[in-house]
Amino acid sequence: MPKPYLCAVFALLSASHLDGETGYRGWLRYAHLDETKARDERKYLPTAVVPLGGSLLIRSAQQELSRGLSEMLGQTLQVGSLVPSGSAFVLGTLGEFHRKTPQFDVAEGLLPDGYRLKTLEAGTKRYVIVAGANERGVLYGVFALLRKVALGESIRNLDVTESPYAPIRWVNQWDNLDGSIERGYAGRSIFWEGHHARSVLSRVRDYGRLLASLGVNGCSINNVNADPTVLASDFIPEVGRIAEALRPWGVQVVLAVDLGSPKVVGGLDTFDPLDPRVAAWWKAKADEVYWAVPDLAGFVMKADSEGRAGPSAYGRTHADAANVVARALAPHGGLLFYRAFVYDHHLDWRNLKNDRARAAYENFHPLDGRFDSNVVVQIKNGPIDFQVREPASSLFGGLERTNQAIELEITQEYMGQARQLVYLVPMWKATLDFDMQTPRAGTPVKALVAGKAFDRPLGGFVGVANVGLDDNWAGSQLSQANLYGFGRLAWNPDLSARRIAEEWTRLTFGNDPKVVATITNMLLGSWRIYEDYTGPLGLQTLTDITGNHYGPALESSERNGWGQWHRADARGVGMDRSVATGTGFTGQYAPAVAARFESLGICPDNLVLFFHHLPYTTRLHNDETVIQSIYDLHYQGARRASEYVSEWKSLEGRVDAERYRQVLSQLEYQAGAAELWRDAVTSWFLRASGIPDAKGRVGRHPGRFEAEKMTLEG
Ligand code: GCW
Repeated sequence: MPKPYLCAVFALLSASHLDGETGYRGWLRYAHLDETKARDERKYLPTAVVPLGGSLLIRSAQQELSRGLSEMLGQTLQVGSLVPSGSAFVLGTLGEFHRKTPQFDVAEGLLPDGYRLKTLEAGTKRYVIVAGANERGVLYGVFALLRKVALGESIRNLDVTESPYAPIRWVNQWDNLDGSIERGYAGRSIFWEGHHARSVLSRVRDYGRLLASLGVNGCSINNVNADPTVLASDFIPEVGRIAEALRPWGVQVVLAVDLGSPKVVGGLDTFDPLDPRVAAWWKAKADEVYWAVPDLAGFVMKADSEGRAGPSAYGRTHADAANVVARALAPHGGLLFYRAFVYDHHLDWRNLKNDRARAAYENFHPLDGRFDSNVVVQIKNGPIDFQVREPASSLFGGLERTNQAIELEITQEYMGQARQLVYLVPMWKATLDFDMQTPRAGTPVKALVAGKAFDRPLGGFVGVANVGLDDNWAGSQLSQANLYGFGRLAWNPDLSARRIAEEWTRLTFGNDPKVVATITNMLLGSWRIYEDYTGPLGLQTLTDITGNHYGPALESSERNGWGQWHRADARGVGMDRSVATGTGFTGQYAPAVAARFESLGICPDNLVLFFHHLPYTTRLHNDETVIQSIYDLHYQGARRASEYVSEWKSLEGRVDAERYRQVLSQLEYQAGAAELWRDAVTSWFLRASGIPDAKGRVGRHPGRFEAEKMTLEG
């Protein structure tokens, strides 16, 4: 048989056994490894597993290990209870190891949730130790070990010690109790339907497993635009059911609560945080919730924001509001996450000094030090609202004596809504690695949010996930990379975007080098491409900000109180946020950072219109004018988006048919959507500025026909 033919048959066979993949298993596919490799690996692996202790989490860890090794390597594990009798995987907490097997030298010095993987040889026996700082650490250790197997790495000789970068690694779901999801693009809620917890919660259990595999340890299960009835006495048992489904995976439930609850649910005539009756109500309510869910992680609260009830109703501060709830949670070890997304959405747009970007810092910096120790201020990555490019929020540098966490948006609200490929890890890393120079140079955002810079014990990462009932959880196959990426970064923000993309691709689509290289590169370029065709130079996503946040709508942000202005007119474009002549926002940063944004000469091009209002003819660092850059970047972005299609097509036969087809049709759609964006934005700026495109493209659409001018025949 000629060789190419053989290869084709092989490709067909190997792709066909993957047929029918829906994406449901995500990065935990546990696809069987190449048999030669599997056989090789099996030779060195124990055939028994000994869990030390029989708790829920240790059982999950043991079952996961058995499942993973059986599916990937064909290795069946016998569950034993006696350790030194023969070779074995031994799973347990450090405490259990010390008590039961003092002969094993397991590591000290792990942080909570950390783990140690170590192969020990004793004569002909081999022990593979999975030791956790706590039970969750054991589970995480098992997932880490299985990840290695799936990535094609050998686990014959393990010696790995890992601790999480920060204690808080949570996801928020914006799920409404009726089963819809605010800014969710993957179908209906896996938690709720018709104001009840779903009768079947297997999806919740499976979600817990996906989260645990990344080290995510908390999940808020209802929208931050919180329905107060979540705290009604007859509703609380429903929360308990969901907590039960997540518990085997070490994922603690968080509830989003409304500050107005004492009035709406409790029947008081006030929700004034300083009223003793209100404090007593919160205390009794917290006791009641903890009775039903003893391991609840805490509450998250959105107050005085976009129409939510807030402390301003009584002339109280955010600290007053946060503390009254936090004090009710404290006896139970619960945390109160208070969102810093507070701004006036009725700003006077005529006043050039008004600036929504200043709001978080102005609201929270003066309260620094006045929040209780179990309060965490939850801060969006940028000062506006999850736009395609924003500077790091100035508030990260403005809280020295207050716990903080960063809020990242995994659901692609402004970022193509699961219909367009945008891998967000590079964007998140740009913020996490940004040096706030507070309290000193060399202080990246990640250190501030993890509490390292000011030596605070609490802090970390919150991702708005919004997975739904769709088979692939995320609304599209490639969007799953963002959930994976969030979890991996929350565990270790020092991982590179490439490493995470590669891992995800291998785990999700297999280890074929061509598949890995192609998808990784598509992922890595995608943020910049999307930025180029939707809103480059710091313009933000030029989308319909008062509607669905999808598609171009340049005027929707202007002449209203929402404050997402780009202020484009006939002469120029951009927001002047300088101290010298603008809104003064730059002054909220440490002096060295402020100087960089303030001065046009050194302000980076990709944020220049976020910080400066410039005539269209101003030349940027790339030596192009502002207007020509706008044109060029949109054309460049749309062209590169159209190239995804051929890149993906090069993987035909290497990716299972179902996912191949789904992704292809998404990318074909995106190519068209990018062109539409390009033409809408560039034509708008041509009209506004009256300056033609030096390359003669803008405003001409060869090959395009007005549907209205066409006639239907036949
Ligand atoms: O980005 C905006 C969203 C709202 C969201 C809000 C917030 C939950 O458009 O849908 O509300 O942010 O973060 O509170």
